[in-house]
This record gives sequence, structure tokens and C-alpha cells, in this order.
Amino acid sequence: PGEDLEAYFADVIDADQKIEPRDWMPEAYRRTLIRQIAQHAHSEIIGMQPEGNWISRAPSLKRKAILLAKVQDEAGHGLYLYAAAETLGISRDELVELLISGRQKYSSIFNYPTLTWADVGAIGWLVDGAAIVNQVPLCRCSYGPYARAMIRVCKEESFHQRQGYEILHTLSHGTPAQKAMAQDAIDRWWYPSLAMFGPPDGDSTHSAQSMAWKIKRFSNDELRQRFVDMCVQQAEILGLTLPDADLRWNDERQAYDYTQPDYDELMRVIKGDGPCNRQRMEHRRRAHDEGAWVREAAAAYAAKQAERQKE
Ligand code: FAQ
Repeated sequence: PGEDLEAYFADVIDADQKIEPRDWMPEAYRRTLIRQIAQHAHSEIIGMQPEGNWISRAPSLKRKAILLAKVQDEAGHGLYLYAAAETLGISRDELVELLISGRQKYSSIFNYPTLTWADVGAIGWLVDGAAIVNQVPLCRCSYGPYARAMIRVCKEESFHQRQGYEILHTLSHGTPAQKAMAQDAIDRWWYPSLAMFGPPDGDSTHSAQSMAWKIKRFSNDELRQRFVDMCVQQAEILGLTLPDADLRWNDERQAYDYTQPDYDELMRVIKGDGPCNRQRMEHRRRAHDEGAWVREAAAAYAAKQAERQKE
């Protein structure tokens, strides 16, 4: 590239302006964004499975309608994100192939099972809560299409988080068995949710470069801390306990001290060896294969329309 182009790119980043699809960008910047946005898109799509598991067993028609809407939102987020990734010069077909062949990842969190209805509440409160903490700064990411997609996604995530919190609040103020079910769900989802923020800063391979490019605005540990600080008070209001005996306010740091998640477990889950990795991938492959006729029909229809326009 010419020096002018590189200087222009650096100036845009420096001035907190946006890089747009037609602008020159370093190849590594493009590759990092494709990796992160694709992983994010795949997470939304795979993330429909754990909650989808409860649509047919939601405890009331109202709960079912809310959950259906939430899972549909996740499909929508996946689509915005695939569209944002496509502006970087990769096709949707390629992205789907990279997921299905296991060459691109999705968030570790979706490899844990949803055992009870309370898990739907815990996912909303903790998993969507963690997603918001991670994604609000991405609204200021240096790549325009990703930043803009995040604004809408975050608004919907806020509703998702509230619905999860409300499920847990209802259970926690219900019968002793319902309260115990809510507590059990929090006990199982707390540490996997902390692990969503990625490895600790010292082991995070991409953070320094991504922060210099203003793709990431805060480090993994900074966001994890922010999430812990947010959850403590919310748990108190719920009347439920976070499963960490060492959780305490640190006056000096003005933040809560807390127990780190098991990062060896995170690495195992990322590498494909979590409780539900195989099941999630099998389901996605089967859904993709079963949808082949829809893609073929849509392509045939588009070809026919294009042919007609020529006439
Ligand atoms: N899971 O150097 P870093 C949602 C990988 S929310 C799997 O720190 P980076 C909403 C990482 O890719 C979930 N892999 O990496 C929802 C890298 O591997 P690579 C999705 C992980 O990128 C709720 C390696 O470890 N949200 O879907 C994880 O700078 C309910 C080294 O790590 C996003 O994707 C992990 N937890 O920081 C939907 C947000 N952590 O690629 C449905 C956007 C790390 O070199 C239902 N992404 N890795 O092979 C990000 O902010 C970043 O990519 C991080 C990781 C923070 C996740």
C-alpha cells in the first residue's frame, strides 16, 4: 500500500472515526475483524440451541411467546453480523462452511446444557448480561458496520437480560423448590459466564493489537470485573447467592475481589471438549443439510427472475 493509505488509516483510528468497507485497511485488521465478527455471528446462531430446548416446555403461553421472540432475535443478530462480516470480503457461504467444518469458533458458553426452566432465566440474566458488558464498548469499535450492528443488538440484549432477570425473580419468590431451582441454575452458569470474557489479559493473544486498532476498547479482565461488580447487587435484589465464598468489596480497588473461572476448562471447551460441543455441532450440521432444498429453491428462483429481466 502507499504510505498515504497507511497514514490515512492511522489518522482515522487516532481521531476515533470509523473505517468503512471501501477504505484501505491492513490485511491483519481485516482478518481480525472477520475472525471476531464471524465468531460472534456463529455464537448467536449456535446460541439459539440451549434456549430453543425450552420453547416447547415453557411454563405458560406468555413465557413461550417471550422466549420465541428472544430466540428469533438471536437469529436476527446472527444475520446482521454475517452481513457485517461480508462487507470485509468473505461470503456467507464461506462463513457457514468455516463454522460447520469446525475451523471457526463460537462462544464457549453455548456448550453447556440447559437442564431446567431456571436455566433460561440464568442465561438471560448472566449470559446476556455478560454479552451486554462486552458489546456496549463494541458500539464504538473502529469498524463502522460492526459498530452500527452492535447498537441495535445491544438494545435487544437489554430486553433479553431483563426477561431472564424477571424469570429468576419470579422463581426466587415462588415455592422453596422454585427458589432452589433458580439457585442451582446460577450455581452452574456463574463461572462459565465469567469465562465468556476470554482468557486473562496475560494470556490473551489478540488483545493488545485489537485495542491499538480500537476494535476492543477494554481488556478481557476489565470487562469481567465490570460484570462481577454489576451482578453482586442484582443478585442481592433477587435474593439469590453468587457461588463464590471469596466475593468481597475491595475498598482500595473500588471493586469486588472474586474467584477466577477455571481457564483450563475454558481452553478445553474452546478446543471442542465441553459438555455439549458435539451435540451443538451435529445439530447445526443437520439443520444446514435439511435446509439445502430451501437454498436450492431460492437460487433457482433468483436465476429465473434474472433470466426474465433479460427478456
Ligand atoms: N469462547 O486473544 P483473545 C452472544 C478465543 S454473546 C470461545 O482474548 P479476542 C449473545 C479467541 O477467539 C457471545 N473462544 O481473543 C447471546 C482466541 O482464539 P482464536 C458472543 C474464545 O478475540 C446470548 C483465543 O481464545 N460474543 O452470543 C472465548 O481478542 C444468549 C484467545 O483469546 C462475542 O463473540 C470464548 N469465551 O477476545 C446469544 C463478542 N474467549 O480466534 C444467544 C465479540 C476467547 O485466536 C443467547 N467477541 N476465545 O483461535 C469478543 O469480544 C472477543 O472475541 C472475545 C475474545 C472477548 C470473546
